[in-house]
Amino acid sequence: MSRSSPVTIARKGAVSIITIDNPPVNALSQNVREGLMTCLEQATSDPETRSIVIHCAGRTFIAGADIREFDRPPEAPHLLDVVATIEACDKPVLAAIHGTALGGGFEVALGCHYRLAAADAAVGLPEVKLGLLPGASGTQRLPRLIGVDKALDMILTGNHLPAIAALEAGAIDKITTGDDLEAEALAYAEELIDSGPRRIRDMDVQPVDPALFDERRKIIAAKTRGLISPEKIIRSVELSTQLDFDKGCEAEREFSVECKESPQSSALRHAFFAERAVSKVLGIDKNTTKREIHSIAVIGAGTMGAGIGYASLNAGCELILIDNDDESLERGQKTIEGLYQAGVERGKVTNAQMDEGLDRLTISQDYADLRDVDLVIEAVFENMTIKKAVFGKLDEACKKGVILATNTSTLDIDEIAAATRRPEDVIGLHFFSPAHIMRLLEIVRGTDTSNEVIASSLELAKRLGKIGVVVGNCFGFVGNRMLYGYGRENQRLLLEGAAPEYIDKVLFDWGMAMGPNAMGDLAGLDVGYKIRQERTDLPDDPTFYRIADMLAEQGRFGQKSGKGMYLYEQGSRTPIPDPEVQEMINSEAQRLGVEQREISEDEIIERCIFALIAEGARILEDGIATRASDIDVIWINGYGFPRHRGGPMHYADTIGAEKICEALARFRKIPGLEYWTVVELLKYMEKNGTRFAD
Ligand code: 3H9
Repeated sequence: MSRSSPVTIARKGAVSIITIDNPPVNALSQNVREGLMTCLEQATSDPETRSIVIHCAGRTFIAGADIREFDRPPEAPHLLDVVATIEACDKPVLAAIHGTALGGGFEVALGCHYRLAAADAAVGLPEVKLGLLPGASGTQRLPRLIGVDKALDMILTGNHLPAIAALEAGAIDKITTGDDLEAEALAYAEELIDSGPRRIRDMDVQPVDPALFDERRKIIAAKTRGLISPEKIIRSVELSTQLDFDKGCEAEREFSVECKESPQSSALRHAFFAERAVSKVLGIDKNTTKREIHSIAVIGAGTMGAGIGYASLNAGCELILIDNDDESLERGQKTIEGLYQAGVERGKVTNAQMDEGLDRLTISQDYADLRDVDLVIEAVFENMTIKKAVFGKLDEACKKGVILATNTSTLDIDEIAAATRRPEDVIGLHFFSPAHIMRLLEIVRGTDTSNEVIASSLELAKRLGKIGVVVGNCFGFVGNRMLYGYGRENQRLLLEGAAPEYIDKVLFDWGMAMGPNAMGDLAGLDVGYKIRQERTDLPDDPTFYRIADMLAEQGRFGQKSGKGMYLYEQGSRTPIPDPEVQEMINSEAQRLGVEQREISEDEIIERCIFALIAEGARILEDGIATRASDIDVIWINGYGFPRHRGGPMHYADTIGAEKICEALARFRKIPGLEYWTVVELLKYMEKNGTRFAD
């Protein structure tokens, strides 16, 4: 082996140990595949070697194929051949798994004749999350090993199976009893010398009722809405019951290439790397000091405050919930208890964890109780005067070195920070509702926010199980600023003749988690209304959010008041189109002189989605986001943008700036839509043939 190879071999007695050392996650890059082939050849031809162990250095077993190679033409040796070579070995081969054996990594383990795992290890085939299917015989070997039903569960969900569950399912053979995986692997490999190889390819798939596959198809179709890879996975596993092993692998290979080359997989891979790129922030590195956060105070015991509080307790922090009166505090405490209870019912939290968590909760009306807390998150009413008053009091009450965060969704962080004598400690932490579930956390840096406070917030996001994205300070930051453009277009389209349920259906079918009108009703039409009332910079356009304003003024706030853009039956969240609203829209359009016409599905998609792209481009021009991919992460994780389209900016790249600029010019010509002004960045990209990814 050349010295630079990430794969090495050493013999201990009769056992050859092959070690893969390819940080950070031992992905199966070309040189790893090549190294494995060379070492296998060496072990096979070595007469002293009677069994072989494959294991990894570093924090994990192989995490899969090297996803970064997927945009390049494949290079030999192919993973399928590597796995086949392992299995063909005439000496028993043992996979010694620690960390996670994922995707191609688990397929390597399935090529091995036996599998030993550390007690805290996990295995999985998460390819579906990247729009792929296991393409190195996973769909053919796993059903033979653990049965069709369980194999489908694992491959279709992509979920990791902890060692103990993997053992029960038969996916692994043994779990270590102590901490020394290598020593136990060595001992086990010696035992296996007498057993000889045991090849999964020679096993039969246990017969199943063929109707099972169509049942799975039905379930998947409803859940995955147009994704290609789940259907290919089902077909490939189905073929494992119909074809011999080699023919099954051939079919799997074809599906695998098709999936890999699909725009869906390219978008999902983009999302994977985009979510990892957000932690790389200019001016912050591993040497940046981070403040320790053990105790958190949340100001405001409403739904949002309680959700943030619950997430903080789950992250192991002490929590003080502050509000002005007993009634609000009791309600907040009840909400947190209810969230724990629901967690227990769903099996996510144990009773003991609930009791221990609730023990860390204190409620108070007294700011003096905040003197020792490490972080305060203000979640009071979205009003500048109120927020400034709160921050003034926090400045008086809190210790030096506290982080003072506001959960504002739109307001100026610098103005809030100016209410304190320590603007360097003030930051925006914009949670999304429901705060204990939504993965996005917009981390808003003010002009004076220190790098230390930003780095600490990024770390906190991880502890809370969230994806923290650092953004700049402007009205609505990244997410809500873009939402404004998207919502404005929806509102205009209503007046131009597109019914609310039609717009919602078109955008839902396109992949959005929810149409904008159903979303408005869910969020509450009063929320946006109050924010617009407070703004002094609204455009001089009588059609601007006209219908939403009218509904809010009539007390039609959405789901919470039983009617908004839609009607809701008692206790139901299903939107029912309301003819009265349609009549109101029609007569308002007439009054405002907006001509109603038939509007195509394509126009709805273009106008709403291009509004996002145009505002996203302006946000980049203004430096509010540093990377286009950060915007994608925000929209995928906070606003239900379809992940398989990669986020609005990635989607723009798949269309090209030329087409988008042409559409913007076309919209500008529609009477009343003159606000579709030229976006300089898009013009530049059109001229130079570049993409946001560049
Ligand atoms: C596959 O296997 C296809 C085959 O079936 C068939 C082929 C024919 N490749 O997540 P982290 C990087 S498809 C390249 O922050 P953690 C990642 O970008 C693959 N790079 O760490 C990051 O880089 P950076 C199926 C990868 O501890 C760094 O590693 N496998 C890969 O929170 C650390 O990552 C999967 O889908 C990769 N495969 O979580 C597993 N994986 O430092 C994908 C990671 O530059 N990976 N990187 O930002 C994971 O789920 C998590 O990374 C893992 C560790 C759980 C392993």
